[in-house]
Amino acid sequence: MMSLYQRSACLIALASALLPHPACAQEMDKMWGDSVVKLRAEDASRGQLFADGNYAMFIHWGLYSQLGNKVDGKTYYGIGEWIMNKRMAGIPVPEYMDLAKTFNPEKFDAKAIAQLAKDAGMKYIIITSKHHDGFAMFDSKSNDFNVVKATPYKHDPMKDLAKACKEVGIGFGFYYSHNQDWTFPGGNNGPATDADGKSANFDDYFLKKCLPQVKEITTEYGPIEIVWFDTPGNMPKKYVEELVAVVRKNQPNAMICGRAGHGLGDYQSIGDMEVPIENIDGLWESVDTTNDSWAYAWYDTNWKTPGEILRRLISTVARGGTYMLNIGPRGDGSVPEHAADSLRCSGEWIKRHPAVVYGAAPSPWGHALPWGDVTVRDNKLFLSVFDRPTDGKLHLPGLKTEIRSARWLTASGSQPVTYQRDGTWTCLTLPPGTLNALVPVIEVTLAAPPEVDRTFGIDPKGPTELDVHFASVKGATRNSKRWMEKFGEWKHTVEVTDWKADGAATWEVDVLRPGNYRVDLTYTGEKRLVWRVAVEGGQSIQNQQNASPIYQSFPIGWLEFTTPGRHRISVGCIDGNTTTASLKSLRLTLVTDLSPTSDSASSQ
Ligand code: JFZ
Repeated sequence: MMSLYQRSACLIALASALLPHPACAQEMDKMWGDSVVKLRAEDASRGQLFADGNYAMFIHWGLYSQLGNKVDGKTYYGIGEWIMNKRMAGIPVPEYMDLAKTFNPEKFDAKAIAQLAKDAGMKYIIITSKHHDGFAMFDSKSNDFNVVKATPYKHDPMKDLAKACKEVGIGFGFYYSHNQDWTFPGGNNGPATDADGKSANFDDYFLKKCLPQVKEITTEYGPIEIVWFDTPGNMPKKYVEELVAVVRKNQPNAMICGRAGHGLGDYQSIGDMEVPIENIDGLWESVDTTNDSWAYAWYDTNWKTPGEILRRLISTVARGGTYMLNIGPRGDGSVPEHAADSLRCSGEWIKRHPAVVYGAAPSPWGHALPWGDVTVRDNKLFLSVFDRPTDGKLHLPGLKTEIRSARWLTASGSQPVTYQRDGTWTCLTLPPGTLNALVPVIEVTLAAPPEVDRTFGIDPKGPTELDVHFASVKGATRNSKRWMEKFGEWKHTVEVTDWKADGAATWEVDVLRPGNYRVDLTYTGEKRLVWRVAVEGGQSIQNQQNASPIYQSFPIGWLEFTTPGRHRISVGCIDGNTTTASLKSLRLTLVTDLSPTSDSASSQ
């Protein structure tokens, strides 16, 4: 069943007549036919589904799925596939291995899962063939702790899934935990001795299990897209080289994930659950999940809505990457319905807007814009509007290239969008119908490939968030910070901390509307902190506010930009516990518009 929220999101999309008219869908296929056709799994060249497809399904499924984060009646919160780890339930190896005796995923429907990925607009599936727990979800001849030998199911679901993917025309590949193996003697974080009490080393694990199993997954399941190795830890390079050689020999067309280690992969897999804030060059991927855990967790209903999925997908593509979104089927093989509903609903949108995602180039701005994000194809910009300005006026800073036309892409074709140039800014007026669209897309056709001034524009409508990642910093320290919320749920940020008396984080900005802006700062720290925010050569404000150990935004006050155009704005922590103050971002929201042309002095 769909949640009310999801159902209403879908219904809104339907009600606004955005469902493709068959003839129009054909029109779109004609327009973008080339890339769509080339992206058929069977015709794709090495890495093409990754580089151009931009969207994939990840699946974490194994013995742990049976527990769903509950052991002996107790619930453990965190990533489900780590349940046997000491920091979760701490299940002893023999007890964990016994779970295989009751693993009988009779509701696993490979065809339905492949179809779900296809309907979601995903171009391939990567599934856990063996996670850190060491249980092989495939028919392994080299080790009996597997789904065929050790369970009442007695069947290889990976064979079914490989076949189903082929049938629906999407790619297929495997996750394989090559370094950690928690149940095989000698595997990293695994038992130190074998069944006879003899001590085991990494070679034992590598030669008896890892290497033969990687040979199996690369020979028994047809052509695969990717081998997704993970958590290389301190694994010596020679082992990784050997695995890479096996994959190259058996699957010359497969990509190898950068998490193989020692820089031996084909692409970079960035930190989990992260959409990077600035464009990244080269081939890379961001992995994310439909709720908060990778593997099924019974309590975890924090599902991403269709809108959230689209936002994260489009922003990842706009940063230059590929987005792989995970589902965690239950122990019986069934897929949680809310995850499937969200995927299908966002997939319907992607089907109407393939050019926004497939084969799309990153945003020339290099970062998100206050209301949404931009992907590019040749001379066309696709503006995906996540937060529609209430008056329908969309402001685009710094676009230098001449505009030929702009239109809102609807299912029945398009509607013209009017636009005006105002110095370095372009203002587009969105048609009223865009209010109801899940994510409206404005296609802007340019006279040439886009050229953009990347200076942060201060949006006259929505709030503009200036992250310290983009600031120039002196008299303070900038760090990357990473922490876990629930176990295994990583959060990341860039911070500026350890403020000296003259310390400052400074951004250059482009102001369209002179006026008073409300300033909010997002930070953590201890006790009370005094912040100063100043416009270079202009007004300076300061205020004391509280601090907490969780990033939180605090209002500082109103600050005036007296003229439009370029300004430099700085923040410093000038008193209180300044060494503990960790600043994440500054937010500016226009409160009184003092432009000579503005008809009302107050805008919000
Ligand atoms: C790993 C696994 O341990 C986890 O169970 C899951 O499979 C996930 C997709 O990958 O966890 C990691 C690995 C790398 C990072 C974070 C979690 N990282 O680099 O930020």
